[in-house]
Amino acid sequence: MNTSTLIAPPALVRRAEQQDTKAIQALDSAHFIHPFTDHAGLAERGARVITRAEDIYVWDSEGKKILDAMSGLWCVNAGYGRKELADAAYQQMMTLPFYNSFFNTTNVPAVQLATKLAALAPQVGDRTFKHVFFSSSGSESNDTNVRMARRYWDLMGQPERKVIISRHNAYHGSTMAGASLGGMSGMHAQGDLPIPNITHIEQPHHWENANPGESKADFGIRAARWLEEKILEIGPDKVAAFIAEPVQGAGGVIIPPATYWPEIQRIVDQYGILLIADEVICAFGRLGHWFAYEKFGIRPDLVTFAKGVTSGYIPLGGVMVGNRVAEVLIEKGGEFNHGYTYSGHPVACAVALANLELMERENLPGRVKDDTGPYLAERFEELKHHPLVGDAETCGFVAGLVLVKNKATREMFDPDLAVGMVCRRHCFGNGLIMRAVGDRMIIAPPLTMTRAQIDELMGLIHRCLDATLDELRGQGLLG
Ligand code: PXG
Repeated sequence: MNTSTLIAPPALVRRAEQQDTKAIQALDSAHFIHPFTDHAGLAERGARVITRAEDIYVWDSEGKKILDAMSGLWCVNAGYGRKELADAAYQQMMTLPFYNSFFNTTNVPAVQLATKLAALAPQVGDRTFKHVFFSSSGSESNDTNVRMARRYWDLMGQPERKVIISRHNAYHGSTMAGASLGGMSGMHAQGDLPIPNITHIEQPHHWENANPGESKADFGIRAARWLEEKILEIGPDKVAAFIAEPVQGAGGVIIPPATYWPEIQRIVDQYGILLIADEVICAFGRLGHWFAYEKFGIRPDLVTFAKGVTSGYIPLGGVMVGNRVAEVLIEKGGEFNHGYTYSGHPVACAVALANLELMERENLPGRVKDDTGPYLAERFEELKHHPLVGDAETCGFVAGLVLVKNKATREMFDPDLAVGMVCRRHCFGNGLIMRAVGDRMIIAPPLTMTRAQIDELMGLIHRCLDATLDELRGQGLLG
């Protein structure tokens, strides 16, 4: 194999479709450690090589066109192939590709982006968001949140407030603090996690966690009160913060009942603990608003963002710091000993600015809120008639459905059958990227998706569900 043709990145990108897929896969197996991957299994199958993308589609190295209903990984909100984002990166690289923002220094795109985000983040009640801390990812942002929340309580003269409460099946990243905040047992099992003073309550997942016959409204209140029970168990004067995704993403698009968030707000207010909204997935139009806290009417103190801020074109994350924390950090705090080389990276910030301008110009959050989001919801409702679908729901431009063995009794498949993976295989086979989380199939399409493209998506989903049904029937698994 001639590897020299594979090592120059631009050449690789341009010629990948003519490259021998097998050669790329062999080099991939030989050198590339992927995130969350069983490498022995991957080496046997060979990785799918994605070579280019346009609009809502990606192409693989075999020339196969695939509708990307996951926006890359919940991030390509503005869709692929947006020239203005590439231009913004190019121009900024030629002007100032990097400078740090330590040591009393700043740069223009970072200042402009912080100003823009402060303008986009709505005031809720007495919470304003006029300050931004920048990182390069959601994980780093949540590490920042842990440090900021504990620093806040130190400065408030309550250093014993250290515990951060999160939820089972939450995803908050892969760094030591991010993985600890997250509630993924598989992650905790590797690496002696969680780190001290992080604990979890159950998720507000009506399908899995409600009592038989319990209404969504009643369950929402009961689930929120698990937080109150946990605060009382630990002692309110030891609790620093509660962190949660407004809608759980990686956990399987878990949309809490409407009663959940108001009750959570009551509880955090009553015990004075900080509320951290992890909006890495939910912000920037994904749920039809610039920030999801607005949709749910909650008043967080810290808001994590990443992904959609640049539509994933370049890494950037951060924390919107609400007035309650910002005032204490700034007025009483002195130096906060925390920061990343790439905090306020000028190129990432320039791309984010171009992305937010594009999203504003095309009114992407508004389209999701008033037009395409409701249309997706309407079309998802139809899926409930499919023999395999036990439940289907959407919230803006995230959606999930659950595959069941028996609709009437809500009997699930044996997890060992990995029915979600069977469905996912049919999705790939039919040119659709849909994610499987256990037996839940989930999507988070680019916000540029039109009604006609939603129709195309729904046609593909039906086809994949039918193919899954046929396969399961063929194996006698449906009884
Ligand atoms: N918080 C939330 C809510 C996320 O969804 C992170 C933090 C971490 O962000 P970084 O940029 O550090 O990856 C995320 C990331 C999946 C999947 O399988 C989801 C994420 C990452 C990887 C896989 O759905 N979300």
